Amino acid sequence: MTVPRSHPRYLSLMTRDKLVEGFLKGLAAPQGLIAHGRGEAFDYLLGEETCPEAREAIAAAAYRLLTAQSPVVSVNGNVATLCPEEISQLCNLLSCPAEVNLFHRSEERVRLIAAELRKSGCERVTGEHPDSMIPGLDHSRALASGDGMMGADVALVPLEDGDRCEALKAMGKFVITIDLNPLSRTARKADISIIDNITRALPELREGIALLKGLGEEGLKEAEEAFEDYDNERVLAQLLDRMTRKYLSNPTQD
Ligand code: PTJ
Repeated sequence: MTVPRSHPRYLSLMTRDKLVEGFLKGLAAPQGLIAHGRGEAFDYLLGEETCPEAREAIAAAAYRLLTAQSPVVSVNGNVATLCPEEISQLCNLLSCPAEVNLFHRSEERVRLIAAELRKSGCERVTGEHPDSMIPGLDHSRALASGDGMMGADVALVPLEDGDRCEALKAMGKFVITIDLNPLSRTARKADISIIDNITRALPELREGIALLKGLGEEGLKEAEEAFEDYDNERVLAQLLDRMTRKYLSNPTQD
């Protein structure tokens, strides 16, 4: 079926189609379709737009990623399906690897996702031949690469599982997530939680990094003052408040 552009839920329906296509191509796990549905429910409560709290988190994340020694971006099936180009552009801008890391891991899916990232222009892809284990995890998400996640000081882990987020923190890493659910364990445990749809957050994050890069030393100093003491809990509390009020004041959303 062709969805007309005039449909009030055009974007949402096209994103669903993209995910189904990703599943049929072998990139996304079947469980990824369910995870997307949960994300959609929270996006609905946000009015399907990037809110000021997400913008604040994106700006802080841009600063942390740009000033990291060895950043890394973790990629699962949903992320590779929804935004391979954005991930690749972000990694190239940061000169950092995109590491394939799957919960429902199969070697075939790892291979397909790595190929998709390379096709999208990603210059460094890790995760195909993991040589290390993240301590404290007893499932596939523990697998990590010495030249990617293991050596990273700042990790961007979008659509992440709470236990890996905690395990990465326990290793001393600074963890940034993108997750539409502000109540998820990942969102609550990460250092910076961008509560937004990954499809909207990634372009903003890339622009934020490019902007900071252009500001030079002086601009970075100002950013350091603004973001050094970023308080994830405060931002999440403000966002939850906004979510509740927004929904109550607009109960006739489609
Ligand atoms: O590809 P794999 O095998 O690694 O599996 C990936 C999934 C996503 C299936 C797996 O990690 C999983 O089960 O994840 P969760 O815990 O169900 O979902 C992770 C979080 O992502 C949830 O809190 C969702 O609300 C959120 N989420 C889903 N879609 C989006 C999203 N956040 C931002 N943007 C989205 N589009």
